[in-house]
Amino acid sequence: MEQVKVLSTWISMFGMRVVIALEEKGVKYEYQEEVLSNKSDLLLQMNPVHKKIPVLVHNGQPVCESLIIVQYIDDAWDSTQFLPSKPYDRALARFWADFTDKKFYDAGARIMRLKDEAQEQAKRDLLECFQLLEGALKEMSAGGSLPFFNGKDFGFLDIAFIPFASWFPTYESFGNFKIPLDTEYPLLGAWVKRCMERDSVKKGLPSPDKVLEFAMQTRKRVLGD
Ligand code: GS8
Repeated sequence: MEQVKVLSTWISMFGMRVVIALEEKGVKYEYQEEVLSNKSDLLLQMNPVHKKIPVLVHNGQPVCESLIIVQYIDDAWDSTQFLPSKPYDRALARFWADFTDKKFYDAGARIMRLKDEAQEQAKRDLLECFQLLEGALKEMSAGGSLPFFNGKDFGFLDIAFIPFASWFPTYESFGNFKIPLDTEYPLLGAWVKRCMERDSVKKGLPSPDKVLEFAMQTRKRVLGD
């Protein structure tokens, strides 16, 4: 009997990727919620390098780093394929997934952490990311005629990016601005709604209200405001 265990926290977009990927493949797994201020011995043992969630433990062997975990899940269980088959399309999906980590995540985190002009800059950066991803979606979905970044099937980049949607209202609230998803980025707006209908995404994503409440409590605790 194979053993699959996920170490994560419900609020982490990186952890949500792993849950969505396992749900999409129909893999049975055990979920262990971590408290990052008091990490379990298992987490420290399974990810001694970064000491971060998420970690996938498959038959005792750890796999770390969410995008690597999603690719591992794709390799290890072969029901549906997350990555496209053509090498160039695979490279493109990986490039944009990496972009969500390096640029999108960073801009969102700065909106929550910073104030004044630095925060204004972060908001501009986030909107630029939306613009770029709208263009990527247009290209990868044949001008919007296919439903997902991966074309007709939900795939790697869809899994990598959709968890951020649960944080959009939090970015808006902290930055006191509106992300004009439906008007300025209509393909992304429709894509988010489509993804939200999937059982895997419903299972993997917390409600945006809960994320916002958590983020506000954290700010109060850390910054006292
Ligand atoms: C990022 C994981 C991460 O930041 C990935 O898996 O894709 N590149 C990695 N994990 C955070 C929680 S989510 O913000 C974490 O575990 N932090 C604990 C710590 O830094 O001590």
